[in-house]
Amino acid sequence: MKTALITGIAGQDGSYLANFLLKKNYKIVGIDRRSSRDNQSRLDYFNIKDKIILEYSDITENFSLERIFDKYNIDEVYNLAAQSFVASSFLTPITTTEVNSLGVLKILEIIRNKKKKIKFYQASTSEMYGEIIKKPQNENTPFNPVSPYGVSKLFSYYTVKNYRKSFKIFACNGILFNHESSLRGNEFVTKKIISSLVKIINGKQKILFLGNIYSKRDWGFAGDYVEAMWKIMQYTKPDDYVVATGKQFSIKEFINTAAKFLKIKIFWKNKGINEVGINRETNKVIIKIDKKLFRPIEVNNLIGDSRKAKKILKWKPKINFKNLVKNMCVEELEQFK
Ligand code: NAP
Ligand code: G4F
Repeated sequence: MKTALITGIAGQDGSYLANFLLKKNYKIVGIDRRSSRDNQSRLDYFNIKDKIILEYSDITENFSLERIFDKYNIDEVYNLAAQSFVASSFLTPITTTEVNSLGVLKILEIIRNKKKKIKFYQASTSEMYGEIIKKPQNENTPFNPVSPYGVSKLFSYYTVKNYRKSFKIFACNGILFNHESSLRGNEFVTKKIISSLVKIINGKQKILFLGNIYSKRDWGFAGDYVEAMWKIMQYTKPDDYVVATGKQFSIKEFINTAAKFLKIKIFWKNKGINEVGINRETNKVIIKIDKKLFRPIEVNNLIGDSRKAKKILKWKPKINFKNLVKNMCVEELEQFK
């Protein structure tokens, strides 16, 4: 039985990955942070809390991390812990960097000092492409990050490559494009759109406020993407892979698709900051643009080319955009009830 250490286990990907690895018969040790709020609801969703070992720690605390590495015979580390919200990274760039950059370096230093060979997976991101230089983006596309989040993740990306080359550590980057599920944090745009539209049709919210609805993302399903993480770690040699669907949609297209599944007929009026989405049946404005929700710099155009993962790892996404949106709508309606 292999032992996996998952940092950020209570997050969207952490809980999906823990559930996936349990089915592969792994022993799971998960790192979670103490919080005054209940933040383990995703582990409850999979009903797996009694099947995993939870350790309270913080990836910025090397002594605490070392105790965990000493306590368990860890084979594979999946480093998913991060300050993962791009918008927040403009407000808290130092914390973002301490966690997303130095946290990774600290774990790699612990692994470097261990006699046992421990594999390491780093949750890298398409946000590193930033103001894109080429389309679609693959493993050879130059990076050009434009947020403290993107910059902090690029530090880790190169640190992983450096530790792989310098110290022969089995360390890999998964460059994952946006992936979603009903367990996505409420502040991310997909979850925010669907939960707001469900509240609007149930009379519990009047207006959905959004920022830039013309940026484009390559959205996949979190359940498919954790399988890619595992496959990256099982391949004979460590490497870096883009994980994406190869299709892109704007935020506005996401809204229109979700509205269709929720049987809301929307028509759009005006342009720019004055653009509004109107419910055709009630003639009420239900979507408005709020300047405060724009970022200082936007990442406009992400679309991934994951042919390397397909060819080498035999990985491809199973859930397409329409089914992703549909499944999120169905689950949101159930959760609302
Ligand atoms: P998420 O839901 O925000 O989960 C991140 C987890 O990390 C949370 O449980 C969080 O705990 C924890 N964490 C934050 N700071 C920590 C610290 N200092 N020590 C220990 N734990 C800490 O994010 P996700 O969507 O699952 O993403 C997982 C990873 O993939 C992240 O590294 C993200 O940057 C990266 N990524 C995500 C996507 C995507 O589209 N989802 C795409 C590319 C890369 P709290 O709940 O206490 O904050
Ligand atoms: O859902 P988002 O906040 O995700 P974003 O910024 O693409 O980041 C996510 O994906 C990255 C991979 O590319 C991950 F590394 C990262 O951890 C995270 O999981 O925003 C998506 C788009 C942006 O262009 C944003 O400006 O939606 C736009 N948007 C427009 N209105 C909004 C809103 N985003 C949010 N969160 N809230 C809005 O009201």
